[in-house]
Amino acid sequence: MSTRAGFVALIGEPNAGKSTLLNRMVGAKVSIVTHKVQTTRARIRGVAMQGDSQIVFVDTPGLFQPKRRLDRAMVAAAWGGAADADVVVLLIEAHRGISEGVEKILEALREMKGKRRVALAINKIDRVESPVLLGLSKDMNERYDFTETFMISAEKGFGVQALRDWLAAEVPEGPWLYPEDQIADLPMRMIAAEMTREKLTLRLHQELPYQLTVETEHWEERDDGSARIDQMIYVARDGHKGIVLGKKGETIKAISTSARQEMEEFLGRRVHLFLQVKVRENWLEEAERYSEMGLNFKDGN
Ligand SMILES: Nc1nc2c(ncn2[C@@H]2O[C@H](COP(=O)(O)OP(=O)(O)OP(=O)(O)O)[C@@H](O)[C@H]2O)c(=O)[nH]1
Ligand SMILES: [Mg+2]
Repeated sequence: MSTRAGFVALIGEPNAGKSTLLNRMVGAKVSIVTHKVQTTRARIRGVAMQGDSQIVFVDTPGLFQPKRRLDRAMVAAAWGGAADADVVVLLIEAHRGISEGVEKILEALREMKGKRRVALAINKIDRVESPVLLGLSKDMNERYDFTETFMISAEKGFGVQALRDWLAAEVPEGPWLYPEDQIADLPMRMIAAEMTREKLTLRLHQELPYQLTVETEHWEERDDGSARIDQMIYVARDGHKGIVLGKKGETIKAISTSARQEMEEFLGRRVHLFLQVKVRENWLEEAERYSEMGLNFKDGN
């Protein structure tokens, strides 16, 4: 019996649905999802088994015109993911069509060195009528030589199995890269920090989610089987601390409750979560914050 295994990078503009697709492929929530752009900050690997194939999906930050250090580090991480992959899947949003951002990505793909198979996945097909899809598929394939085109809804699951079957056959022959029962290779303390960041992003408005980061500082396994998790939320300004805490601490309390519930569900046991907020004006320029996020600080130079 011959096995197959390989890396499949999911790339696309922010909000295209890359993390939603990764989670669906893996069958568990390993990458956080929000309605806001720039949710994913680093590469997140999720492992899916399909017959004798092991498909290691690499979720990446969205591709956009970077302005700040964090932007640049995120975009570099995304292209790095594509460069290392056996197959690249470009996700675009059906209802948005070929945006300026998509044009830019196609340009970069054309310039990428080394021949690489790139599949197109037109996502969110639940939002448009089929004639629109056919036109979009044609226009995209005129612009780039995609190996294959798929029409999917990562959220509803439409068309996802066809993509999965195709990828299972595309990854190279070889031994599996992870144990069969492993679904992610992110350390648990990072997954837990991401869960809290998701709740913060969902609850807070405007630029604030972008300007904060969450780190798990301490993790203690208790004799009764529960875990005590201490996390630090770094914000850049004094005023932001007040917003995160909320009136009488209501906001942070609600965030803590929903993050804890998600951690408990994921771990299958009780969690005691303790959140703290610290003002650190310069955290966006601190190398340590980047390594904690799984990013390369120097990529932001
Ligand atoms: N209607 C619809 N919404 C979708 C679909 N797939 C994803 N979404 C929604 O699109 C939004 C963005 O999804 P994400 O998976 O976070 O997108 P992303 O590409 O990972 O975004 P970044 O991490 O910011 O680059 C969320 O609100 C999802 O629920 C889909 O097939 N149909
Ligand atoms: Mg994402």
